[in-house]
Amino acid sequence: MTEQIEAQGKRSGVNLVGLTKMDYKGNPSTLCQGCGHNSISSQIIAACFELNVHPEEVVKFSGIGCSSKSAYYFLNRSFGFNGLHGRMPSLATGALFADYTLKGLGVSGDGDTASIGLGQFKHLLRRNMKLVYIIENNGVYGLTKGQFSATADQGLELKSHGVNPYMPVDIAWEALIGHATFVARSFAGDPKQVKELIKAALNHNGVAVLDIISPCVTFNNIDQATQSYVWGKDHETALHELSFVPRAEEILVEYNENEVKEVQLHDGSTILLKKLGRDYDPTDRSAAITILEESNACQCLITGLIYINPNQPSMVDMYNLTEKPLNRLTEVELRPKRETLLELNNTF
Ligand SMILES: Cc1ncc(C[n+]2csc(CCOP(=O)(O)OP(=O)(O)O)c2C)c(N)n1
Ligand code: SF4
Ligand SMILES: [Mg+2]
Repeated sequence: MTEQIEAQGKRSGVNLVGLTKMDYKGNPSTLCQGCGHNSISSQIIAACFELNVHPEEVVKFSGIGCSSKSAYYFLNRSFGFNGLHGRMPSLATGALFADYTLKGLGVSGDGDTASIGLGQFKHLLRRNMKLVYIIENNGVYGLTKGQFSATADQGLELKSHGVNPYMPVDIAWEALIGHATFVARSFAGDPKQVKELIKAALNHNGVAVLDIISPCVTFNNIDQATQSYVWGKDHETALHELSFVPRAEEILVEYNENEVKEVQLHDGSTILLKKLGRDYDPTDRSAAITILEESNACQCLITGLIYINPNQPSMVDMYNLTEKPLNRLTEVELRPKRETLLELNNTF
């Protein structure tokens, strides 16, 4: 029956919750044409549409930057908070603690996360708040005219800013070392991989960090920059071909089962990872550390699901929260009972 409804939906361009792709769009983008951030917004729209997510069940977060502006360009019907520069993690932690029934989706930049926001980012990871955290990584502060960010390549020379003398921060590495339970790297020029990773991240019960190389065509798209389109296209090495299968759907594997690794998520949905040349296990933390080392040493852009731990409790699971989210409790429900107050008073 579900299959029939789905087939009918596909023909009419409507998904299982009766919405069209238009219902997931945002305002028209004011970013530069060709900016990687626009392509990521399109994949967020496609992922939410295909997952049959109600936009009203999503809350968007962002900080400051061209990347953070992109939260206006998708999911107009969702809730949204635009925070101070680098402060998205604390904003998201508070909001999602108040209403854990919403799906949290954050977009940030390399400046917003790895420069001013690095401290906040690290504390979000150790709390394992259930949030999809996308870093649109272009190596520069696009919004303020292209200064080097903390992820810029050492030795990179840009016309208006000279040579960057400092070592870069590797966001995926920081996430892994900081105990993130889902770490992925992708490239805005690989939309299929970006979309499947976003779908998997939206179903992960914890913090899901997606470090997506997203070229700034105006300030940092020179061929030698590791955050440019040319470099990404020439150096991308995908770890696996990745597909996300929601809980209710049957897994139809087209390829030899020996070549596929399945990772089961908390809610019963599955990530299927088809081997591409190497036998990589993203549930092995030391393998993840090694692959990031290798990626830096060989100067290649290794993409895919680098690490996942579906078993670590999220921040919400660690507290004895009310069944009804805190922000929906009425005054009457919040007020302690007379007997409880008396009992408390008697302890003084
Ligand atoms: C406290 C504070 N410091 C500095 C700024 C100026 N500023 C605005 S955006 C930005 C950097 C944004 O870079 P990034 O997060 O990489 O986003 P991009 O524009 O590259 O997408 C800076 C430094 C600010 N808005 N607030
Ligand atoms: S300045 Fe760079 S990051 Fe900002 S919109 Fe333009 S291309 Fe994108
Ligand atoms: Mg940037």
